[in-house]
Amino acid sequence: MLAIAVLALASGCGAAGSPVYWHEGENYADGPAAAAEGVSEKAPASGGKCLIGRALGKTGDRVGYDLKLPADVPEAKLLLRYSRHHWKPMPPSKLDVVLTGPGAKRIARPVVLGDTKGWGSKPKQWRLAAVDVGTLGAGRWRLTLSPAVTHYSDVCIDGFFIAPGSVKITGEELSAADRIHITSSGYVGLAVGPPAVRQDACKGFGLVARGFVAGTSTAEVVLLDSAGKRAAVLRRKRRVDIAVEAGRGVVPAGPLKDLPDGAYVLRAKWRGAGAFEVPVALVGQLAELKKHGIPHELHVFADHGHPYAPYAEQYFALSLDFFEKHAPAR
Ligand SMILES: [Ca+2]
Repeated sequence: MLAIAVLALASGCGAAGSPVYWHEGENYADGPAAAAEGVSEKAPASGGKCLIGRALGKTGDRVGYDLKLPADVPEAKLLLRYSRHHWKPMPPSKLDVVLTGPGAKRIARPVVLGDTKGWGSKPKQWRLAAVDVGTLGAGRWRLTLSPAVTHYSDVCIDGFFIAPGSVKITGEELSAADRIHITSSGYVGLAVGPPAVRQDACKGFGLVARGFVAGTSTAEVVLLDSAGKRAAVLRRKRRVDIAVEAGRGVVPAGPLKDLPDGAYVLRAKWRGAGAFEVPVALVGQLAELKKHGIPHELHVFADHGHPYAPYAEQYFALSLDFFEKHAPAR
């Protein structure tokens, strides 16, 4: 049974008692008028979406967010979760960050956002950049981001936290999940790892969770076949206690052991966060064939309608080394 111990409740207050505020980057109040111009779909981003990179590409671009802080945030940090790809040697993106709020208060800070090696299609291509903005009072704020350089400042924004200095959140803990749902109360996610899975050797998959206030949820993990039917139940819907520190529980992969190779979808459903779905390929039987030195026969199988035929073209195209690189025993 998955168990993430409940730790002491964090001090402070905020949304639902949380000291932390989260806002999705794709939910802007001022920016590209058409969603197609302002929003990009990225599976590892919170909500599966982000602010599209080109919305902050050049001088004159601007994106604004309306925030409502339910309580003061002492010694606040703005933590931007961003991705950016340098396709050639190039300087980093520079943005002007401006917060305007109660009492006509105005806070302006620069932020430099470097290369994350991609536009966010993989979890590790997302990082957090921290900007000290000082204590922010409760109330309505407008956060405006605008490029401080003339061009090539494109940067995808998954979302941002406003967190008191006492609360530590890292980009690494968020990137541990292949799929994630972040809110002001915390986050939940699913960690799968390499998409090719040896069902005879896989130790399991990860459920990741953290509450900025301790809480509970429920999680269910199943494997769907190519027709969308349940091929295996890895974890029945059960309660999860969520701690105020990053936690990870392992869902054993034992129920996959006797399934045939093929294309599947691993689906985790957290209460309140919808369903996360990650395509996986079970390759244990094919990997066994490799071990016995006969995978080259698959070309022959394909010609004769052998059950492995559908996999032959796909896997041979990737070379036999694919299995060592992407499907280690785990
Ligand atoms: Ca997002």
